[in-house]
Amino acid sequence: GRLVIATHNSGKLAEMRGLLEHYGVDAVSAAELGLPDPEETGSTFAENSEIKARAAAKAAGLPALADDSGLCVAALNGDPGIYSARWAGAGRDFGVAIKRIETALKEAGAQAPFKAHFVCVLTLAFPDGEIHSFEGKVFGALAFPPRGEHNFGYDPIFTPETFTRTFAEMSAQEKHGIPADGSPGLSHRARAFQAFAGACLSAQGD
Ligand code: ITT
Repeated sequence: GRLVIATHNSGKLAEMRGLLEHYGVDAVSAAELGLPDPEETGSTFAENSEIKARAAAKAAGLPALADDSGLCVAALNGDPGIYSARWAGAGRDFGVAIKRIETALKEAGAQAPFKAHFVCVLTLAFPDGEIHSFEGKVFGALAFPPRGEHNFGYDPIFTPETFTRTFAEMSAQEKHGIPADGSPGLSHRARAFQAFAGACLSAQGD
């Protein structure tokens, strides 16, 4: 059957499509179906992910997969966190959002290394109201000035642990980094998809 990818963010959509293809799932996006973009009124990644997945499943009458994600900076008490998209302003300009993080770190008197992690909570919702959630995280540090042109959002300032390159200096393939032996992928999104795939496979075996 068909699955709706419940996002209106084109960078995220490209990654979710790529990851679903990796698992052999064909999907259509919320934007392609003209579904509304619900207001994210939750106070956690899980709540906002659930809001988006439920809204899309109900509107489309199909199973829907939502991703709520963000960058949590230790010296900023976890900000921007669930406000990661909103820090980019109405124009969704991540140059602006990145400057805002740099300024906040200066104001807080924070010293490098600026520890940070990305979080991704995937929620699979069915039209009958059943839901399942999966989380992935990747830990690392922020690098200023921003470097790289690949991928999206905060990728030009995030270096995952054990790497000196930022996510924006990696191909999409390397950022997801799901090894053929099934060991953990690199990005928060790849890791959440592995949890999702693991649960689906074990459910089929039941
Ligand atoms: P949807 O709700 O329609 O999916 P959104 O952009 O509003 O799109 P979120 O509320 O989940 O999505 O915001 C997450 C923000 O965090 C997103 O806009 C990115 O800027 C940032 N982000 C999430 N994953 C990222 C990644 O892999 N690399 C860089 N930035 C990321």
